Amino acid sequence: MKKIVDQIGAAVRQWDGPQTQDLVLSPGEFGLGKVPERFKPDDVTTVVCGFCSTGCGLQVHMKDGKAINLSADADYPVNLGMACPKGWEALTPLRADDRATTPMLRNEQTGELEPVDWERALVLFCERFKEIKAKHGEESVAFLSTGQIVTEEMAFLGALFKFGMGFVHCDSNTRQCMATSHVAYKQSFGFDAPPYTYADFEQSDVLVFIGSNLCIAHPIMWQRVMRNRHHPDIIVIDPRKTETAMAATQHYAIQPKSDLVLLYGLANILIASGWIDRGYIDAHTTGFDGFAEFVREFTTCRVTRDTGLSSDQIWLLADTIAKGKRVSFWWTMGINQGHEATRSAQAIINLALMTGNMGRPGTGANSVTGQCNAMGSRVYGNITSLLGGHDPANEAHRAKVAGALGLDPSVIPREPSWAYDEIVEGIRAGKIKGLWVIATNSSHSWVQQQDFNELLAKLDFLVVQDLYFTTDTAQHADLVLPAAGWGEKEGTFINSERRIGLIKKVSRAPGQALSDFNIFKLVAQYWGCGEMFTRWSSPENAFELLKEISRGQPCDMTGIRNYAMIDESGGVQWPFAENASDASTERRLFADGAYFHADGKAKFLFELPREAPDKPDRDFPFILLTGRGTSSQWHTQTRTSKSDVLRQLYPAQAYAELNSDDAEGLAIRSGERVRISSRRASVTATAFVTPTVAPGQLFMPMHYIETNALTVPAFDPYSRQPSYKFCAVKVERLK
Ligand SMILES: Nc1nc2c(c(=O)[nH]1)N[C@H]1C(S)=C(S)[C@@H](COP(=O)(O)OP(=O)(O)OC[C@H]3O[C@@H](n4cnc5c(=O)[nH]c(N)nc54)[C@H](O)[C@@H]3O)O[C@H]1N2
Ligand SMILES: Nc1nc2c(c(=O)[nH]1)N[C@H]1C(S)=C(S)[C@@H](COP(=O)(O)OP(=O)(O)OC[C@H]3O[C@@H](n4cnc5c(=O)[nH]c(N)nc54)[C@H](O)[C@@H]3O)O[C@H]1N2
Ligand code: SF4
Ligand SMILES: [Mo]
Repeated sequence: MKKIVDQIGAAVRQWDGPQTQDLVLSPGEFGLGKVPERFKPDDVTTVVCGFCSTGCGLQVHMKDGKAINLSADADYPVNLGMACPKGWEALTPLRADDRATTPMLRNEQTGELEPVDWERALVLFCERFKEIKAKHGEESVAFLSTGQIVTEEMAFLGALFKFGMGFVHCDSNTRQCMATSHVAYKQSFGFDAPPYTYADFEQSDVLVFIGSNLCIAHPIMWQRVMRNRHHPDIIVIDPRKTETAMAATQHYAIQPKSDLVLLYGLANILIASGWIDRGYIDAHTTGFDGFAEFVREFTTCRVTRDTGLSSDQIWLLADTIAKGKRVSFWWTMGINQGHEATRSAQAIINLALMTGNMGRPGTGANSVTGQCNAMGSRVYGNITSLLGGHDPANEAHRAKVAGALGLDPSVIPREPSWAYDEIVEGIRAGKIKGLWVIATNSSHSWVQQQDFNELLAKLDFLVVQDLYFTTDTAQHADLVLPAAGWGEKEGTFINSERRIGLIKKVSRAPGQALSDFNIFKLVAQYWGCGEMFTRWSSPENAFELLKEISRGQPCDMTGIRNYAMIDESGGVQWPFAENASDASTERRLFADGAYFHADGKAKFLFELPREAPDKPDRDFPFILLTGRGTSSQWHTQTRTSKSDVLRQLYPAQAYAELNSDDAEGLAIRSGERVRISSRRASVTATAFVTPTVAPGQLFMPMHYIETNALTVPAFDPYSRQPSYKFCAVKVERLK
């Protein structure tokens, strides 16, 4: 492996030398050529960042037509001249030695991945998946994709796989991340629609962060909070005293997974005290009376018992919310990743609705999204809903989408895809025989890792499409397809505030790596369904198709003329329908109180709390929390670990934070190696003793491969999102 990395590394370092393209395809057509002519040799151009969902504008500095440096764009309306370490280092991972520069096929004799040409790779890709389909049917091949490729690529993939190749099951890492928000909004509001604009961070007088470590995970959003001139109360509800909690005015260190009880208890106090907005409730919601009756059993006594908070704390929290004139509620993975996640997210939505904190500046029930294009995958992934948030079972929707794409509606499957965990179980049951993994590193990021990796061996054919041929998942692949990354291709991302931003080709991909868009185009041709996708000739033409599909939907973007308009406006937030004026005006949803259900009203949804699975006991006495470690690390580190600068900013080895009292009891000192075991596996890590983690709890960042060896396959029943942040473990000092 090392030898191949060195060889390819040498090739990558020479990537601006003359190219030898022995592709059977025309390189110009498939984007292998130079950076587009429209950049003058020494231009500066703005590109939206490809890491987190904040969607900062980065200025790329070009010299002699090559990207040489980056800086934060002072005029971009999202980040106003700021960027976090990942953004500043965004070009570095593109130049890594382990970039996949040609397709690679596993040699069955040696077990090594070996370079092959695109022709052979594509023929094999189609032959193997067609063989599986012929033998085992249309449910036997699945894909797992991502929230990190451009919307045009996601939509193309979803359309190609289901309408062209004729398969049924597919999902993406958005299931690990945003499925809960998606389902919660859809059920409560009638459409998956985070309602806010980032100006709300600056306009609130009370900000409530629930299971969100904004300082670390969304540092530039946090900077927007810091610009708030209203001396706001900043409330953090998180079992850990996170960086965000340290900067808050109130921190509530609740027992893990007691959020639902706390939120219902708060609702009970607010209702019983008359601290609600009856006018708003009557005009814009349904189901409130049932909810009011339901929450009566969530007495302060019960809330104190389940959450570990005192009654004074709970009343102070309720009082602060009641007194706020512009209260905004923000949640992220502390809520979305849980066994009762959807109802917890809806309990937050219920608080915003009943206090009338919706639709006005500084308010909202706001899910902070995660990946650069989480919102693109939610609306255009063609996975849980039909493209553009349509319903595959609705005949009018099928006809509309098929019409916009020039297809016959009969090619659109009516049955829903399996969710990620169901696809995994499908492999176990021998139903899924072929898997195509695109821009996600499941072997590291999925729960109960060894089990997942063992299951991969059961597949007849595994294809991994990534920037790097060294990812944990690529280690199991039969075929690796080399993808161009952010900065090496064009398209759009949708950020947390629904802003459509542009990424541009400012650098050319090494070797024969192709944009995912072009890989999908080639797959369509080689599969024999190319003629169905002639309208998808370029990302910008695909964007035109998506615009048409969005017509009349809450996410309508028919008013966006072209990419140039997105570029000139600093991104455009949806909705932006034809004839809408001023693309650069900030937009929040529900200013008119009209929700997307047929009756125009939002729904109060609620359900009795349940015990978390995998609770601690005598043998496994600790609760393991997992999440983001530093603002310099991105997920499974395939990209951020390539930067010498970023690597200086975090520990190289896996570490576990534990409370000082627990450490003393176990005679563990900071810096010592420990063994951490769950009911599924044992791993080693460095102990980091800190008062920021409560007694009885441990915290491990997800960036290290060790963490998901321990996690439990437990899921929210509605969103099927994994409960990554709760499992029982024990910790022992290594002798
Ligand atoms: N630097 C960096 N930034 C990132 C990412 C990254 O990898 N690195 N990833 C991006 C992505 S995809 C995402 S989804 C976001 C995630 O952004 P966040 O959700 O903010 O990050 P996490 O650390 O996963 O989880 C947030 C907090 O949930 C808390 N928590 C755990 N259990 C509970 C609970 O039961 N109740 C409550 N209330 N809180 C709980 C944890 O202690 C943690 O502090 O970050 C994005 N930004
Ligand atoms: N224990 C625990 N586990 C977690 C979480 C947690 O909080 N705790 N969080 C979960 C969450 S919220 C998320 S979002 C997931 C993230 O989990 P993953 O999606 O598995 O993590 P990444 O490292 O972002 O993997 C993305 C892959 O795509 C590749 N890539 C990047 N850009 C492109 C591109 O343009 N094209 C192609 N083809 N490839 C590209 C990268 O090299 C990388 O290998 O992890 C989840 N796992
Ligand atoms: S905050 Fe997010 S979008 Fe902004 S520079 Fe950092 S990683 Fe990129
Ligand atoms: Mo995520």
